[in-house]
Amino acid sequence: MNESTTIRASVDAVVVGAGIAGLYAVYRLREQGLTVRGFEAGSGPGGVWYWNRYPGARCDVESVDYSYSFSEELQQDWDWSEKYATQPEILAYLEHVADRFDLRRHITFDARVTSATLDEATLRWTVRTDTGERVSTRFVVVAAGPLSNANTPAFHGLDEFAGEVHHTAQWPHEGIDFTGKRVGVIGTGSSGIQSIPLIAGQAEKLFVFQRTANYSIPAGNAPLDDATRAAQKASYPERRRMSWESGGGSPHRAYPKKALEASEQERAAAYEERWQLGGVLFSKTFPDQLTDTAANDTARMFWEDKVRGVIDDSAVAELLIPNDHAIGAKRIVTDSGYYETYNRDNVELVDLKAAPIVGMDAAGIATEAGHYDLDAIVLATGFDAMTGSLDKLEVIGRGGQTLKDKWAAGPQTYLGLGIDGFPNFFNLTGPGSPSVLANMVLHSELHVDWVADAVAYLDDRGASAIEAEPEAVAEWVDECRTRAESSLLNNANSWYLGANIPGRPRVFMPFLGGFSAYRDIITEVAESGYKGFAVR
Ligand code: N01
Repeated sequence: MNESTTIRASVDAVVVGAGIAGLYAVYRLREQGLTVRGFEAGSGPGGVWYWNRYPGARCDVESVDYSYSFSEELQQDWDWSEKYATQPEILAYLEHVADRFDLRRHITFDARVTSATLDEATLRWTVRTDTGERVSTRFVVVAAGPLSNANTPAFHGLDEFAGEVHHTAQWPHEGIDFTGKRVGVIGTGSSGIQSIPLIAGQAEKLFVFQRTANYSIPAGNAPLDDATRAAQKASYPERRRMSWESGGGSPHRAYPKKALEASEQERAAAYEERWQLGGVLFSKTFPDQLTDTAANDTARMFWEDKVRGVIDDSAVAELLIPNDHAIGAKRIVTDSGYYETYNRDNVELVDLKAAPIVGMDAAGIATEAGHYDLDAIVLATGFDAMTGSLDKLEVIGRGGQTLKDKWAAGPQTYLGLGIDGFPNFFNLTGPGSPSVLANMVLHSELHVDWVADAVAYLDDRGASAIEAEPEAVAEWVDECRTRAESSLLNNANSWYLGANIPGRPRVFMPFLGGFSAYRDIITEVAESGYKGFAVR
């Protein structure tokens, strides 16, 4: 369809994306009486959980916490089967939410939003899709996700490879059978580390191409029985309260002393307890672990002992132990049997630090040290995170300025929620907010509720638009930078800083002050009559 043949619709709000944040945005704004139109590039709801179908994909936040809190009936009715839910179970949950709250009728699937253009005279936006639709809207709510734009590095000759190539974030819906195949996995982030044990269990031979070693902690996953589920459901009010008041959006409290104030024995016991509980919160055992290198070293040494203990070959263990960043400074990985996988006869670790990839050819992958014949290549190479999906969407604000140009030196927001020159445009759970450092379900609810309340505030006053003041943006950018500078996270070459994508400016993008502190700040701004925003 070309543009002249499209039907031009008019709505109050367009929501881009039907993942966790997008679904709740459609629900909340509709309940507030707005006409809402959602667009989603996938054929169904789920966002990141729709696309990332690789073997072993599961969440690293406990299921009971990684779920919506807005509906008491929903959280009481839904039964999670495991401590950490698998991708199919989370997708089923999100499909259930879409059906239960009758959201699908507001969402057009298989339609990717390509642009949003502001009309400065009316302060309305025109949103266009790759299916030729053109919609006029007062508000644009982008829920495209901080980890949604898959990164495929420009490997020389990748197109020439005669076998199959799959990216973990674009996995075929029918799954892949690696039985009898020689497989190469490139990448040892969360996606690689989760999928490698399962691929190893199937493939004839697995080569893991590792450029940088990562820290991973056993998940301690387990099925949930009826009694545990009932106890969790009964404790929801307290669990949620603790989560809202926490640094990361889950009911975790750090040890009540700093790591270096605890005795060696006390420290070891605290690490052991967290280790047994399993998962990513190991990096928050002590409150100073991510700000003080000496404190971090105590956690790192505990981790190294544990990991060396399960890898048979000490030379392989040495390669798997990071030597370039503090533990937790990159997103710590949660695994099931990852390090033990290297004890299998059919698994070989390829050290790309020693001999980088030269390129691919029809038969496989060549490194500076040799050639690996393969039937399949799995790219577990991550995402152009935080800003990648927004960059693909042409957002044109005041004076014809694109958001991409405005953010050329790094994203600049006020509270993560406002951008000067882009009135009534909200980017959810992105740069300038705790984003990926928090439980994304509660974070999505926090952002959507804030946006919906701001819309109600405008309507109560007969105002047409809300727009961040440039001074407020500059102050928030400063605030975010200062907070990042006091953290060890700022020193690692992670996707939090865009360091994984050549050419990206090195800026720590999430707000590092903690989830509850952030919630207090944005709530206070709203209660003060949207200080730092122009309401007109
Ligand atoms: O991506 P990553 P991911 N040549 O960027 C390597 C969330 N998540 O998809 O470190 C060779 O972490 C790269 O190497 P290096 C979670 O927040 C959550 O795994 O750049 N290698 C790295 O090893 C996570 O942090 C869950 O040297 C190349 C890997 O590819 C985030 O998503 C599950 C390369 C990419 O790791 C991203 O995780 C999955 C090249 N040219 C994801 N380019 C859970 O809930 C990249 N690499 C548990």
